[in-house]
Amino acid sequence: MLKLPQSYSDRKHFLIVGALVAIVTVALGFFLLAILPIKAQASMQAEPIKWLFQLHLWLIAFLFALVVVFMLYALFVFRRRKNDDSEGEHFEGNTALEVIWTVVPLVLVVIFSFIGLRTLQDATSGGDEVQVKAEGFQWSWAFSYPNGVTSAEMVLPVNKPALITLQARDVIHSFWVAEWGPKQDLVPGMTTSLHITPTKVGEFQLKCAELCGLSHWSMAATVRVVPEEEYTAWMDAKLAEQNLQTASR
Ligand SMILES: [Cu+2]
Repeated sequence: MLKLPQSYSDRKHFLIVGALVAIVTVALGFFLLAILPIKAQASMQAEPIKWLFQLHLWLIAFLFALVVVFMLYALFVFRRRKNDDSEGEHFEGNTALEVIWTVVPLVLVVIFSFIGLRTLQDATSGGDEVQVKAEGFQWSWAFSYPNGVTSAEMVLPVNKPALITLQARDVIHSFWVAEWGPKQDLVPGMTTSLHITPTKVGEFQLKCAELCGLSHWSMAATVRVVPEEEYTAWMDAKLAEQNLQTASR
């Protein structure tokens, strides 16, 4: 059986440690949020990912406090006093405690995987999507649309779900627009995809987020999110331009 602290002095230690765990959790939680700001807010998928990430930071802060506060408190408060050569009390195992520290993390992991799964579902919308293919290669990007239009920059209409299919021509790369949030690897020999609904008009930078060779640092491309009319106009102009090129060949 789990023996709860009996004496007043034992209970006092648990109250102090409990308060310290709460204080350290809150302080560390805000500290982590401050040093790890998530700037992604230009897509619909950014919100649930940000929420889940912050939830993880709070859990990390709590678990850190739980372990470190108990340990440091025990080290300092119950240290050996001067001239105290007596043997400490002898304890041997505590089944109830062992059950608790096995079951609680297990339940936490199950809850978090469930929340993670829901977030993943939220982040992968389906339905009527604008489609664009992005190809990564050492060390640049190329984009093409289902109607045959090719481009060196990626243009997408705002507030419309987009399905970006990804292919690597040589080695593994990773598609990352920081303002949108999620990253997706490009793996040679297979097609991966990323669902994104851009919610902010603007010019963003696509960067390769997988170390892929000597000029990895320079593997970037421009992503433009524009109002729908502007997207249609851009697409029409591109089509006309490419048809002209084909005709003159
Ligand atoms: Cu790369």
